[in-house]
Amino acid sequence: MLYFVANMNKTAVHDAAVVLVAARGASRRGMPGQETGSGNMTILRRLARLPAIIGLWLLGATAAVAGVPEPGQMGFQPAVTPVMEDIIWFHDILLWLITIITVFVLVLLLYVIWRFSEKRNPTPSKTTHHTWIEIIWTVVPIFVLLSIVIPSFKLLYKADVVVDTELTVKAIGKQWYWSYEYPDNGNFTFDATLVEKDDLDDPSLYLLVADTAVVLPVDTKIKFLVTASDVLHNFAMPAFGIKIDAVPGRLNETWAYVPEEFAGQIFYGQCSELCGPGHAYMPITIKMVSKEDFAAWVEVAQEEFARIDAPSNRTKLAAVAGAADAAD
Ligand SMILES: [Cu+2]
Repeated sequence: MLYFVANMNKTAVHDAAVVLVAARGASRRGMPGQETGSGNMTILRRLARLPAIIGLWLLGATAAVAGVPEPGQMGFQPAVTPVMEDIIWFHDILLWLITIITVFVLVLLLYVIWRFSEKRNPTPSKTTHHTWIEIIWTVVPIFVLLSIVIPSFKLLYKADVVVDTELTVKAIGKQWYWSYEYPDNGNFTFDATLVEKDDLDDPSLYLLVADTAVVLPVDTKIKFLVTASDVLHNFAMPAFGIKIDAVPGRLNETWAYVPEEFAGQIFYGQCSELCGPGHAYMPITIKMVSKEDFAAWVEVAQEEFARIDAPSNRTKLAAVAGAADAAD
């Protein structure tokens, strides 16, 4: 738990910095993008998407940036979900507890060094057992551990057990971008890739902004299904208290509830499992909107994005081949 809490903010940023140095050159050659076509093809595809992208952005043109790391930041990003509030509370309690224990042990040690030095205590005591002291130094740590483990398990279960969610989003980690699916809203899917530094209004948001934001409604219990299609990734959204492995062939789930006051705000996260040379280039951008704006966005998104259950080319070819066989 402590590891989970302590690494919430740091790993992604640290990993990003490490990979950034190693892979900056590769980035310029277009490595983070998943497009495999020629340069012209990429431009055409981007142009084709432009009207829809503008439409989607108009819905949240006034969106404020909220969930973002600050330069020199020491603590967590401000909590947005109840789970993150509890994580911060638990972190603060633990910090007090370990500080008190460390100071107590240090004072005890310094006292022993001073009081029982050879000069002050030339003839040491021959005592080898003291029943009451042994009982105390066994029982007190048990209570200290219990006082940690009870809130720790409560918090783990709160973050882990998904109850009565109203909306499901599936996030699929891929080398090196995220795909999202909205099974409850028309079963559409889209990819979200890195926006290059030169294309950003605010360059400090580089490595955090994805070209397509995951739009979600406030005041709704949202279930996140998380998986990967190639290697291990990790879906992390610090302000939501979410950090969950994306494992190929396995479906992990977690949840988030964002109160109404956060409507119109944008939150950023990053892949937090070292997944390859493009690890730093797969940002997560979540835009929270009101329920009405979400319904409007869903209508646009259903038009713009592909349906998952639409027949694939392979299915169509099989159908054509089947029809040809029947004709023979
Ligand atoms: Cu990754």
